[in-house]
Amino acid sequence: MNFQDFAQLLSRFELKGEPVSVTECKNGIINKTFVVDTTSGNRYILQRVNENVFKNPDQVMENILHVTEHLREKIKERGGDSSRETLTLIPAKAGGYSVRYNGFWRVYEGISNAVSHDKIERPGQFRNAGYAFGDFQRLLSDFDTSMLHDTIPNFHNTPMRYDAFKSALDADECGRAASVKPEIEFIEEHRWLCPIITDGIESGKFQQRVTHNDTKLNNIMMDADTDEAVCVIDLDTVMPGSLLYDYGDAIRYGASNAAEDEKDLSQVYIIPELFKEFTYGFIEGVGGALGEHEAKAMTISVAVIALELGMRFLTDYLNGDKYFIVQYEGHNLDRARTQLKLVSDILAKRAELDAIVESAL
Ligand code: GN1
Ligand code: MG
Repeated sequence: MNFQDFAQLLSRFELKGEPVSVTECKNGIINKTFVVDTTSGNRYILQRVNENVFKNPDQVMENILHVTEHLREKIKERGGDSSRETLTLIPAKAGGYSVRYNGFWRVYEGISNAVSHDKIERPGQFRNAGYAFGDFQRLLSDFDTSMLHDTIPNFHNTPMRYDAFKSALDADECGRAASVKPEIEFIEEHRWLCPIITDGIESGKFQQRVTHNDTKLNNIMMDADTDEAVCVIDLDTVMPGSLLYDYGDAIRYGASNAAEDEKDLSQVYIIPELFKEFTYGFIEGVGGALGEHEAKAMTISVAVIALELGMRFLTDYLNGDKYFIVQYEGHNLDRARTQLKLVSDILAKRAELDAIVESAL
């Protein structure tokens, strides 16, 4: 799309001012995201929702409207600035909050003086991130879950992710299975990790809560001057789930300083100091809501979620890269390898990491 197309599309939303620039942000691997600056000085975030992943984008929007409305009230109640601390959707001129224009588009208000980080530069940032994701769950603890659509059913159902991996392997649509034998073996050896969280939810050991489900570090906007976590973003996958999904996913991403597609696996490992920062922040953020069984499963949940994502990347590689956006052939395989490396690293450091959790309680 050229600038004229963007201007056309944006004219269908209630923006203040005219767009002067549209710049793509490349850190998501599902939706397309653009920063829009306008003549009024207001900044907006334009997104095209990936309809191959989110089959019913209207339901995604309904969830976001309900969740942000709830958060806005809570933030106001405690004297916070709800225009900065939660996302604000911009209305479309024709009604609703989305526009169809060669795809499904929505616009958010930009968050002033805030940035997102792909990796930790100062350990304190990760403590703030932990607090923010914990606090997010706390604020939603009295949210009526019956209002939520399952935007991606069984999103963090790890045993079903394993089944999907097996089907992709059996079908071997692109003839790639022969080249990933060590990865397949690794997954088989670690299959025991798959049911840990789902079994805990089913047996009632882990409480069902409203969870974010995509707690990458860059899904938090941080104050550009103070590193304070300002706003949790990317609410597309907010659904009922376990607190361990959010904890595990955040650590597997942020406690390793390597990129998710790092080719040099010797660079991919969990840094205990970062693990500690996030864990302390998160436990404080959830504000005492953590159950005993959940606390005991925190370290292992990181391995479960890393294995799950490793299987998802490998599944997509085997299926011919249809789900995640890839930049080159083998990109999903590189991503899968980093996640599997993290699984072994977490298991190797398990006692040390468990002791950190213990000290944080
Ligand atoms: C996807 O595109 P992004 O960063 O919001 C994915 C997450 C993965 C993540 C890995 C809906 O999230 O589950 O953990 O990539 N989101 C979806 O980078 O599948
Ligand atoms: Mg996302």
